[in-house]
Amino acid sequence: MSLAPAPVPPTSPAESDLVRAARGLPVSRTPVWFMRQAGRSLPEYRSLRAGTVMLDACQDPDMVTEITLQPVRRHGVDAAILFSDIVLPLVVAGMDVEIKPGIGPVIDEPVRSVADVDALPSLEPEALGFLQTAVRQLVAELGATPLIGFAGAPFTLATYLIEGGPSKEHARTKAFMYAEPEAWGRLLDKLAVSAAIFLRAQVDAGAAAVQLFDSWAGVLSAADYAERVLPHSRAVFDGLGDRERGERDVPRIHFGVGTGELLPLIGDAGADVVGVDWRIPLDEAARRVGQQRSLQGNLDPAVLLADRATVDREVRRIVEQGKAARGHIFNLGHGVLPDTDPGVLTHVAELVHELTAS
Ligand code: 1CP
Repeated sequence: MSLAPAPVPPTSPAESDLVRAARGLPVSRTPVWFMRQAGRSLPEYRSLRAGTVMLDACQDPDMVTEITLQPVRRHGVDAAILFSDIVLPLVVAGMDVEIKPGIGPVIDEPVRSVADVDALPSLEPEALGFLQTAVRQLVAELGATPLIGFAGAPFTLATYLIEGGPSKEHARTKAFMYAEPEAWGRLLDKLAVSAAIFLRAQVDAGAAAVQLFDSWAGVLSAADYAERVLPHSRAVFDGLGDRERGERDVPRIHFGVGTGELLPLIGDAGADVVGVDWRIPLDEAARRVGQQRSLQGNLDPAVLLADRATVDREVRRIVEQGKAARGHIFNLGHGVLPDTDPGVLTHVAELVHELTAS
């Protein structure tokens, strides 16, 4: 909760409201950004991307820079999120992954055996020059606005590798987890190493915060999550460096969908900020997570398709409930839906700022 005004306006990403809220420090107003704010509903994104395959766009520093900046210019949000994808480290390591328009990541030869796990290529930090170029360009352009770097968490990446593409039940993934516990551990270890390399590259080049997306962890029971997944997500955060020694000491956001029952564990994995979806109100989330961590969320992205009065009512409710948290970063409960009117996003950012200005 903010008790005293912050020095305003922020003069550097490290002093920004986003970083301050993540650390539980007083803010000038509640920071707001939107998951999947880049590359969804913006016409300027569609025209820039036309004719370029998604995974090529992610490896072109100038295109990454421009697409990342578009929503910041348009909506006045308090953070940029790097335009990339959670499967990019796999692609750069040499795996055969494609992003099919309208579907998502697809892998021709899914991981189904111990031998498949052992045959996975490793990510070499030297292969991430394009990413660091993009981050450096962005940091130069963004001034005091922080850039959030991100990676996919080991579990969520494992779902794509094992299922071969997007899935609802993640049944093959769970079957592999139960039937091949040793290979499962080796697979998640490998994915944790590559996620840590991917995050380190972004932070070393100047990202001011990181988010680990464990989008599909909510399909697991708390016991399975704690035993079979959490240690690997913790390894990603630990792999960023020793915070006590000041190594890459940037705020760490950890998010998954449908994780109401997992929230304390999501925090325990090493987060400063726990991302919350719309299924659970922020005051209840604050009770579950405690006052050692901040919260991020949690407007239902579908609300943005409703009338303006509904949008405003829900935004006000979330701002109120967010006061129960140590610190609050306003966001959606999951990514922007593709049909969202960009004007509504701009309006929400303005309203959050107006309601919370000290
Ligand atoms: O703001 C931004 O858009 C930043 C860039 C970004 C991010 C943070 C993209 C671009 N992808 C992601 C993360 C991502 N990718 C997640 C975690 C966040 C979340 O849960 O939404 C996940 C699960 C993916 C996997 C993925 N990539 C999907 C979901 C498929 C499924 O299982 O339902 C999809 C559709 C993609 C493709 C993708 N990623 C990003 C874009 C702009 C696109 C569409 C590409 C295209 O033009 O076809």
